[in-house]
Amino acid sequence: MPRKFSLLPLLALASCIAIVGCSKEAPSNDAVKHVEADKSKYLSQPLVSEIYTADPSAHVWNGKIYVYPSHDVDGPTPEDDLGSHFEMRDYRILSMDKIGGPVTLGPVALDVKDVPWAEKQMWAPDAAFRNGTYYLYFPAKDKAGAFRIGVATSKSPTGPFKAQPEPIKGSYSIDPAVFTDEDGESYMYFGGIWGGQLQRNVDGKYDPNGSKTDLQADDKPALLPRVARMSKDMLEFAESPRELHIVDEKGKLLLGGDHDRRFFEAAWMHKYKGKYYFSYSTGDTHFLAYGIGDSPYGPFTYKGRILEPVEGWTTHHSIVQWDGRWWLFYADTQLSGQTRLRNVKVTELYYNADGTIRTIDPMIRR
Ligand code: FUB
Repeated sequence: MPRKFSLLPLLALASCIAIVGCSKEAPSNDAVKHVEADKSKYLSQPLVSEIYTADPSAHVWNGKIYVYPSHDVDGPTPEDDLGSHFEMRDYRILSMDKIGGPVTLGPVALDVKDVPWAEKQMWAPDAAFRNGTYYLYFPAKDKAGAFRIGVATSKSPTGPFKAQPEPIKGSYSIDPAVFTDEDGESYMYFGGIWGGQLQRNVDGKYDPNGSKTDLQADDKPALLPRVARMSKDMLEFAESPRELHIVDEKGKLLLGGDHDRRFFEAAWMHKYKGKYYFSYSTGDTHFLAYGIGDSPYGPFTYKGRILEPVEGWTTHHSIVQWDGRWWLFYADTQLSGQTRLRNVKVTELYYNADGTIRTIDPMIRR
């Protein structure tokens, strides 16, 4: 079992001390109303409680930890299977000198109104750094209702970011995660089924009348996440996106009906002891799962679960090494009790001697 990790009554206090400008920029429906939750039920506590945050992509730059989350807001749209209730409009970045230390909540780093091609739903972002520039990658719906992936740049890791006028050519669906390998090549992993529209982009072209969920063929291979190598300027794909194979121990692609193991959304890539670890959410079964491979392109052999279900429908994560230890950033709904209003958290992640990851339970069960 993972060691119980409890930084954190301290974190809540520290994050209150370290807020930058949240009351000035917060729109009226951004008010955070906490529900009374028994904190002792949770493995870890929210990193910030002044706004709602989800989908945390963490990076370490110059020894400091930066977390690029979605900024959840309450909106009028009823909950549905396509995630229409995730009505995010901007990004705000969290930073900290150490895990367990004060968390600084940055001001708005990018607003949908400043992205010429984007209409709504600024979903799970990620970031990268190359040659003195920080890149923020983000999915949003364009004016035709299709998810595309955009990129914005800044000289500061916390922004403000300036968006490119068009989405990345050949991009579609959601949840970009950009991984830079030891040889300096960067790859974007992306995709998500159901509301993420991967099933409406089977040939890389958006079909507004496509399936609402998946391929609807339980005994056929499941839809696969995508990967594309990035151009040197990090603004384009250097190649057409390819499918990323996730296979079972016999080398067979996971099937559409295998909801406990098949890819749903929330791609992340990290490297541990020379092996590539592709991790993702199983969506409607609510696990974070992973596979291990020998190349950034896969194939990845399914190895198990990283995280058991959290409170709330979605879970989305990142894995990062800091100070010689490994950390899982994830989100649940502890503060609000509502799926649309999430809060990000962090806990330590442990490997077994054979390189597999010890499954974490986000709840303390007595
Ligand atoms: O936050 C909106 C969507 O919910 C993300 O893009 C998915 O990964 C899920 O967390």
